[in-house]
Amino acid sequence: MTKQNIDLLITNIGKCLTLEGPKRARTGAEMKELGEIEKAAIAIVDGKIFAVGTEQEVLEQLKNHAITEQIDAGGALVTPGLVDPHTHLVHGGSREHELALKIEGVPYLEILSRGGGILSTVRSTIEASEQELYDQAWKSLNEMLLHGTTTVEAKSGYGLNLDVELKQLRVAHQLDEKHPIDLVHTFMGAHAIPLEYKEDPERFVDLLINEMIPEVARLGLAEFCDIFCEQGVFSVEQSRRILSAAREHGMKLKIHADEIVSLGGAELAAELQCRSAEHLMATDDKGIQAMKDSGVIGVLLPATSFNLATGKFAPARKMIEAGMAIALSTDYNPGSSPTESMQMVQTCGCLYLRMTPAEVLTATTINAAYAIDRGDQVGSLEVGKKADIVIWKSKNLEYIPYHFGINHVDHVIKAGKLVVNKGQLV
Ligand code: IZC
Ligand code: ZN
Repeated sequence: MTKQNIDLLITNIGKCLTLEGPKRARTGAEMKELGEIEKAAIAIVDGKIFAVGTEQEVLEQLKNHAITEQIDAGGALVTPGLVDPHTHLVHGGSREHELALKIEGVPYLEILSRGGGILSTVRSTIEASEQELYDQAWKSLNEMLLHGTTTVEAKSGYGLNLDVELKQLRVAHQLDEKHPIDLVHTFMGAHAIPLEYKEDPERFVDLLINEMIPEVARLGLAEFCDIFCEQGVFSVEQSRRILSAAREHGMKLKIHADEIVSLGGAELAAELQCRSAEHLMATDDKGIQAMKDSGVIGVLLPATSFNLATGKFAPARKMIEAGMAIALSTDYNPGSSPTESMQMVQTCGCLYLRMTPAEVLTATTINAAYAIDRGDQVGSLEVGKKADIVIWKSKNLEYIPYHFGINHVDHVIKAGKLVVNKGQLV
């Protein structure tokens, strides 16, 4: 019998953190278990991992296989590609004009209530053509890939009317087809109340439930539905109605909960068994227990807290100690988190959430993958999974969050293909 050709063999890996483990999001002490292999090698066939282990084991297994291409990792650290489970990727414009307001002390929700913030990005997104949205998001995806991210969740939510929400979702699907990064699609029409519905927000809720959600579902443009459950945005009751409607239309659920004010969004996430609850800066012990008991994954966004600059961070340690699964994400958006860098998030996770570098790696790979229901395909380096791999310039994990503000990625392999070589897009 002829042996399979090995498309790509990575040798001379100083330390390989495989994140191999149970087939679910990791909790508690499991978040520190990284499946470390010293002096490792990885073999790839058809974009998937064919073998991973010590170099000796892998070379033994590959005896008699022809090898098409080989990369010498030079003794470096290798991890799974990073997974970013919460972004507002597709949008028009940017909001640097709000920086001065923020520094003067105008709160985020006040900027929004004055018709700025999200509503300012809604205006830019309505004005932008599909091509402009595509080009802007393409550049962001390139930044993400250069910084080691290989799978990204992307939300709509800057249209707030059916046509523009569909425009954003279509652009995200086109990007998914053309860009090496894999995208997971989320409908977030419930991101803000449009000014014209300010006096009667229930009418906008009805529009979401009766027209927007059914059409997005009919067109198959979103796997998840998300909502901004926040003071002055959507109440817990409105969030319950909207998310329940989305579930009836076959969407999985996410919720922006307790970002600024705690309304009970964490408890709602537990009640509806959302896949994940996002932000959770203002969540209390009751909310943590409820989410833990329902298996809701907490997606924490410490770069957002850093950038809101109010000094408030999610109680990550309490969550981990309570046994809740935690993932981390950029929240990449033009308002509260204008960064594509998961390495920035890793540093903020260590410094401000008091997570260890090991916990942070788990939260930005395998747990992030489970937060978007891709844990069976990406997030760890195991036989049969997608060959999404980062070769770092560093030899150890700790150096990456420690030496902050620069890019430590040397090479990125996406689905078995070299897409970043020596820090440059291929
Ligand atoms: O554009 O401000 N929090 N939504 C909820 C955001 C931040 C994005 C934005
Ligand atoms: Zn968000």
